[in-house]
Amino acid sequence: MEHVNRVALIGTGAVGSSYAFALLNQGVADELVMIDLNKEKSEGDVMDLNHGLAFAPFNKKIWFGDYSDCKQADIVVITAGANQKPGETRIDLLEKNTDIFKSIVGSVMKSGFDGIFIVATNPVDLLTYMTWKFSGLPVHRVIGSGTILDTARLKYMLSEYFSIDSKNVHAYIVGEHGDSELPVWSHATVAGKSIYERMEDHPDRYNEGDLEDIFQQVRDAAYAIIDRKGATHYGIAMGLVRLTKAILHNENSVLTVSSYVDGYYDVEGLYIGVPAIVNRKGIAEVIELNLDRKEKKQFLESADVLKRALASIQS
Ligand code: 6V0
Repeated sequence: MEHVNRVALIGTGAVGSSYAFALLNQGVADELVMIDLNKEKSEGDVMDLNHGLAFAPFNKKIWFGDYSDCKQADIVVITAGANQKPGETRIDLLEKNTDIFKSIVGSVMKSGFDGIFIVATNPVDLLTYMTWKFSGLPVHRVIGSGTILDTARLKYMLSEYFSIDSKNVHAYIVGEHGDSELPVWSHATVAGKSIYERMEDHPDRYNEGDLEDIFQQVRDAAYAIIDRKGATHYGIAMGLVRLTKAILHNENSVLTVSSYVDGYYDVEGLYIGVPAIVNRKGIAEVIELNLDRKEKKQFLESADVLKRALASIQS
């Protein structure tokens, strides 16, 4: 009998329900079980999504469930917990969400779950670490959304700037998904050329100083959106579906996700956003980029921010 892919989604708020909608529209998994403390809202979402099934690429089973449904899940996606209020940083959410995660991850593991965790709740790098600790699963089966969205934002903005399809723009944001993240300009390519070479092709149009503005817009994008509409959810939801697909379809795709690194540029025992090969087993390999001097320094500073936050919660 063919394997039935099941995704269990914990947290069906703005991010979770957008993820469910995107998953359904892209026809990625066979079964989706939705779990949330807010039963009414979640049940409403399930009804609404089921009514759209006739328009989806293929029929799926969607239901409101409980933790026992995680036992047969291939992937558990966690988007539950508090989100940023205007003026709050992602790290401000750490204490609240660690308590929530202790109970959620404990309940998932009690079901007998033996699959892959995807974590999106902020501060995502630290909560991915907590999920790994609380679950006892091997590091490669616990993945955080990391800088997947930041990288997508960067690609979008570079594509607009250069008027080149984002599929032909390759650039990474690495580090903390948060204020200390950094762009890896030394490895960025546009239309197969290094970003700097492409700029030299048209010095009248392009200016290196613009790159800093582009990066700042990427880094501060969540604040800009939260100021306008109170939450960000569509972009991350689509990024989470991309990650789910890379796992379920065994794609070996390179995505900037929060991965466990131990010895990567002297960073030890931390989850942080880096490019990694993702397939049916989870994280197959973390790609160690040959960062230039400035990037390496920034990466270590970003890792330090995470280390300090982790130490504060563990003390
Ligand atoms: P939301 O709309 O408030 O939804 C959170 C949901 O979690 C609600 O439905 C709650 O009922 C539910 N919940 C809370 N506690 C529990 C629990 N113990 N068990 C089950 N369900 C629970 O928040 P939103 O969806 O906007 O954000 C969710 C998280 O995603 C936040 O931490 C955001 O900061 C984070 N984001 C992460 C992004 C990323 O790039 N990784 C991007 C955007 C948001």
